[in-house]
Amino acid sequence: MVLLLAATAGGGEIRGTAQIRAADGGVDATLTQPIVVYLTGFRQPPLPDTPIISQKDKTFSPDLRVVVAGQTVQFTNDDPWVHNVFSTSAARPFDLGQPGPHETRSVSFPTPGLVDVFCNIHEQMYANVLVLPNRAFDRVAPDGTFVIHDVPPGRYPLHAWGRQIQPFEVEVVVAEGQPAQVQLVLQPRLFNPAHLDKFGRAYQKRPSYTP
Ligand SMILES: [Cu+2]
Repeated sequence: MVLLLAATAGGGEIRGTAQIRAADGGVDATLTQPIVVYLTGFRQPPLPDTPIISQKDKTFSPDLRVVVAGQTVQFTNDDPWVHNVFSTSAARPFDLGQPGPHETRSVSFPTPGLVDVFCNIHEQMYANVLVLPNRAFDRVAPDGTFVIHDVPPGRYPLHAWGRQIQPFEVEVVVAEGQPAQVQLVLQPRLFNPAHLDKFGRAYQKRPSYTP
């Protein structure tokens, strides 16, 4: 399927809506989960900021950061006990050791891809860093709308990603002209947070740590 989208000269704009197919065959009226809509097929420099993911109350907060390849994320321990931060994802495997209270450690993300982030001490801790090749992305708002600004005219895959939707891709052609609407209907999937520890084993009970 190819969607023909009109765009303004020198920087196109894609305006759209995303809905999730409900179990009864209709669509959910409001989005209660994070959905990111983004383009691939071209590279742009990273954004200038350095996002933070805090470890607080044995939770990664926020549990999703979207960055452009080349950006760095700071992981800050805001709990009074030790955490770990690690990933075994192909796009960016890393292990930050055991940062103590108030310690911050940084990770750069040079390669586009989805990075699962866990704590080797607290099995319930889970976050994602979604590393994109360019700045042409948006988070779908709770009312289902999104806008992608400043798109160079061209033909690109448009993707939608969320933990509870099936991966979605459609080709879009951004051309000279006026902004246009695109409507996405996404299919749900069951999200399973089960994962292994950094050694590839089931999590062990660690009586010496705060559970
Ligand atoms: Cu932890």
